Amino acid sequence: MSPLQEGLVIAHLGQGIAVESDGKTVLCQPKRKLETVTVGDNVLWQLSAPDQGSIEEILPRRSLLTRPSRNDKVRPVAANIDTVFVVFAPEPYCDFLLIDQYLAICENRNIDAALVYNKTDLNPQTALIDELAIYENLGYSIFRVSATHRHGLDQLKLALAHQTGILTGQSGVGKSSLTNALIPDKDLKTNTISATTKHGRHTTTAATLYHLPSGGNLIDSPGVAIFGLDGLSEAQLAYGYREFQPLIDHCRFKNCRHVNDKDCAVRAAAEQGNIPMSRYQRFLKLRDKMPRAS
Ligand SMILES: Nc1nc2c(ncn2[C@@H]2O[C@H](COP(=O)(O)OP(=O)(O)OP(=O)(O)O)[C@@H](O)[C@H]2O)c(=O)[nH]1
Ligand SMILES: [Mg+2]
Ligand SMILES: [Zn+2]
Repeated sequence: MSPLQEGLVIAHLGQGIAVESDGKTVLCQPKRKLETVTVGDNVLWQLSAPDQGSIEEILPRRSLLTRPSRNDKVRPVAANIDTVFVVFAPEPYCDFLLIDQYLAICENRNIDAALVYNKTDLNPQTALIDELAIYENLGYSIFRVSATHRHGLDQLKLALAHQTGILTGQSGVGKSSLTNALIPDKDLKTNTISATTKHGRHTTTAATLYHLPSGGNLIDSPGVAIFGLDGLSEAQLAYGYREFQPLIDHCRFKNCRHVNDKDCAVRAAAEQGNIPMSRYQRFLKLRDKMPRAS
């Protein structure tokens, strides 16, 4: 048997998994019993045939993003992400519920979150400016960029330089435009992956990890726009609102739902203006949308 080597999963191809190892890319098959290998995974692999490998082990992950799939199961979207960059814009109309949802997931999954305000060349609604100030006060970094005018991209590159990031956000906010601006030779790289693994086309649905010319990695995954509430429990959703965290222990009841419960410290803080009311109201909305355990 060939020796085990360490590698990084950079893409899912039709016929296998592209693993980068020692500067080369090898097409690998996961061992049958292995849980689903995903982009960003560090793996141990070995040669099984010339130019072909077999993934023997997934090394421990520091984070994992998943999305809902059939039968109440979840599928991995990407592993070992350091920061989720939540992209939004004045147009399409900004969905703050969705933004809060992404932030809540990151808060629970050991992933940093930052906001990317794209299309700054357009006039924003006042509501957007107000909410931005709220997120900034909560400690979230905000990158103000314009993909089409190439404004603010250097700061974004700098932030990505020492880590693995992923862009997410509703359709039409400019994720693809930003990805193309950050990875100018994206198509070339995609073709290179297919060519070096000598197998099959790289479908547009495949999640792919790109090394940025200025350092760091960006995972481009068409699936990330829909990772939903990612199986968060009601308690995790509350924890996902970071301004609630110091308050939760001060609610009278341990199982406080932070809705109409007596002596709820979270609701009281929102009513007294100590935490943002708009965020609290969105928490209630998201909570309402959650599937109930019956
Ligand atoms: N004015 C302006 N338009 C932009 C900017 N960035 C992207 N757009 C436009 O917004 C539209 C959507 O951009 P995409 O990059 O396709 O958006 P996306 O987030 O990838 O959308 P999905 O793939 O559907 O999730 C396109 O028409 C872009 O030209 C920007 O900075 N300013
Ligand atoms: Mg896109
Ligand atoms: Zn409470």
